[in-house]
Amino acid sequence: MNFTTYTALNTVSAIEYLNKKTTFFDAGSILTCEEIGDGNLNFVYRIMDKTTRRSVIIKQAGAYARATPDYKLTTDRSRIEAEILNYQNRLAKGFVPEVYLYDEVMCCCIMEDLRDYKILRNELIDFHIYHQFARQIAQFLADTLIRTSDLCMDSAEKKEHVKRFMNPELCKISEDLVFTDPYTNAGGTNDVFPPNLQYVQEKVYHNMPLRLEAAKLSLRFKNCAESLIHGDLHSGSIFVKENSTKVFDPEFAFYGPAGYDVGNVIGNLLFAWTAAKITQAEGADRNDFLAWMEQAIVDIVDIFACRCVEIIMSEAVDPLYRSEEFANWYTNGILCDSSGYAGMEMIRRVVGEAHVKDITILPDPLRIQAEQLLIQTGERLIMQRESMRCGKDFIQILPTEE
Ligand code: SR1
Ligand code: MG
Repeated sequence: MNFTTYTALNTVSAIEYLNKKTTFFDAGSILTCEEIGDGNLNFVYRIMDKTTRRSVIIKQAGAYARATPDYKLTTDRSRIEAEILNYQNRLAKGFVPEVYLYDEVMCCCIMEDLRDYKILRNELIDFHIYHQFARQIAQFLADTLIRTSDLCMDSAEKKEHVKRFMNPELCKISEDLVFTDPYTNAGGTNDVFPPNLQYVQEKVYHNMPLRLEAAKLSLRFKNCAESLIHGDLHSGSIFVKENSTKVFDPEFAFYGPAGYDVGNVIGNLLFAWTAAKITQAEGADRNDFLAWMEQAIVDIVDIFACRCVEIIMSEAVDPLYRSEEFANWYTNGILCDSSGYAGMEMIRRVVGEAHVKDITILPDPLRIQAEQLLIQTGERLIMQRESMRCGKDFIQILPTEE
């Protein structure tokens, strides 16, 4: 095969493709290939040299979502992903996998295999603690979000970026799945756990004050071209090991509100927090985990805020922005958005069609309880977002009862 037109790869052709396009492996190496993708959209091949155990990843975008074949999707998301990983590697060195090659025709990237890392979601499900995580993710968030905003970019270049990273199809998925559908069931795609149907109807579908705030946050998601955001920064898009954190899978990236990424991180930590909270009686490991998780949320918010102010004070292009009052005001706005978007993420993963396994693996009575707790917490984060000033504020609104 020449791979001069788009061809969906498989575990055999992926090896042939890699050898045709790169010299990553020496000629004659004995290679194995497995498909390891577990996300909703793409196919991910790991190719490994049987002798040296060096390995590499090929990630290929298909024209349809992997998990939901009725979603037709642009394969341009592969370009967006490759460009953003390269860009983020400059803005926040070492926090994303390295891209070796992007192939426009095959709609795929050949990239670094981070197989010594683990997916954060799976680690949190097992109540594992990562002491460096909060500091590292806070740094990644501040470095990528503030440095791609109007505060730190040349005015014309920023507008050029807004155009270049338009991502209408992937944005539309979030606009429906995160914002509209969970409150209206407009697309008929919601997937409510049957025992919670009545609860969802009362607390979400018929909750007019909540729907109003959801509408405001939805419009802000569409209208506020503030920073180049990852756009889907859940705990399945983060790799961890003891001293290192890497963020991957930025195919939903576009210019949107900075607080969307911060909120997604916090919301996803709160899935794990909720699962630990309602199973607290089942093991002492839950107590340590809950204490770490609460401190991690406080640290993420506070370290993020502090670094945002630092970057604005030292890197803002316009001297008018280089004041502490302005930097604090600006950062505080991101914290309010973060709270709102954390709440939106929590509610949509319960009500909408894309669930998280932190919650779906729970036995039925615990899942019922966990989902209700997530809706209550999500609602508070949304409704009280304007009063968020620091990390502690995010913890103080968490429910205290089991
Ligand atoms: C059809 S895609 C469903 C979800 O998976 C992605 O990772 C996004 O979170 C999206 O909402
Ligand atoms: Mg993804």
